[in-house]
Amino acid sequence: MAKKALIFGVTGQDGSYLSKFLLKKGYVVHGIKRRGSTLNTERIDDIYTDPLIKKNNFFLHYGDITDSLSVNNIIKKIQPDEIYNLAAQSHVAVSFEIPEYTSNADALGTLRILEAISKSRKKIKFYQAGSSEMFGKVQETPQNENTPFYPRSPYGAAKLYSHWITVNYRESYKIFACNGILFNHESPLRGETFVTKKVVRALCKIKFKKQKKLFIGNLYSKRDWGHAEDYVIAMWKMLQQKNPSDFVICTGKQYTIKQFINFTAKKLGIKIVWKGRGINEKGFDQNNNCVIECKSKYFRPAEVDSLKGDYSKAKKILNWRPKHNIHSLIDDMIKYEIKNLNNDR
Ligand code: NAP
Ligand code: G4F
Repeated sequence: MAKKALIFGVTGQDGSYLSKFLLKKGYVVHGIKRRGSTLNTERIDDIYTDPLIKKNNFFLHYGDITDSLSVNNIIKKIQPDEIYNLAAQSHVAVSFEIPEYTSNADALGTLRILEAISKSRKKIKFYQAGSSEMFGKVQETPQNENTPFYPRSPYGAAKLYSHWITVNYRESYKIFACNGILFNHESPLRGETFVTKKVVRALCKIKFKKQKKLFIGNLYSKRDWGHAEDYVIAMWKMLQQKNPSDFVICTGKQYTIKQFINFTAKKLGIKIVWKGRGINEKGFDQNNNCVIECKSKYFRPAEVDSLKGDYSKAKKILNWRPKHNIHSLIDDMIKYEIKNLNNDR
């Protein structure tokens, strides 16, 4: 019989890639979507038209991880073999604005799912979407599964609770539960307010004269950016092992935001000349137009300055490694943006 997966956060970037990956593997996939005043299924609508995917294996249910009743009822009703908890208020800067909601969804949401699994008669495997944000003010470089955590935001602190409650339920109730400690991963489907998507989108629009300027925050933080397509494979692999464990998933390479901007601009044939310092640093194009400007509103109360992971454990045990690098990631994002430029709001 086909395996059943239940995905919390199915409408997000990773939910979309994971759904397609599991459906192609022959799974029956159930996803939880929230009710919104506008449609939020844009990233998964193509499942219904992809000729390689069996449509009658994909089901959506309304639910919310801040609502125990819906979490319990859905898990009881679906009786999945595997649950992937990708649902979260996933924006670090926003977590400073709505810390209580972020904690409810990103910390207690995980507890609600684990509690339902612990009460289930069926053995259900569990994947928790942990984050390199838990390393925060990093205690060593590169970061691996044994690096001490030091979160720097309500988001990071909430994810840290989820990490440890997942370990605790694994040890207390023998649940097959894994924490993925995933470093930043991007794609054409990345949310528009994350820095990579914001940069690629803005520079494509600037190139085609649909936008004049990109307003940005900290240019000097460093991130280890991978492609979501590679990272959802690691999530699945974790749940196929003999024993549950926690894994760092990353590329092992890091770049600054400024380097990411320079790479993207170069691919688009925009030559950026940087002038000024700090908040006054600006980027000018070859015609001396100011196309990039820093704005204090995009800086955070506390920053994670540098993230760089070590995926040796995943390579050894999961036989996982990233296929994409920073350049194939940016190429993929640019291609998508240019294709969709004319449909833009
Ligand atoms: P995303 O695009 O922001 O997707 C988040 C998903 O969670 C969306 O489907 C969203 O629904 C859903 N969601 C939010 N609040 C919810 C609630 N209260 N109840 C039910 N669903 C809710 O995030 P992503 O980039 O795919 O990331 C997936 C997960 O991995 C998240 O937990 C994130 O924190 C974590 N993570 C991401 C990265 C990364 O670099 N992408 C790295 C490490 C960890 P709507 O569509 O309705 O908003
Ligand atoms: O793209 P970001 O918002 O991603 P961030 O904060 O690293 O978080 C993402 O990755 C985490 C994994 O480490 C996930 F857990 C989390 O859910 C999310 O997916 O910002 C990246 C960097 C930051 O240092 C930020 O200060 O870019 C800097 N930045 C500079 N200007 C900006 C901007 N970030 C955003 N979002 N917008 C800006 O204008």
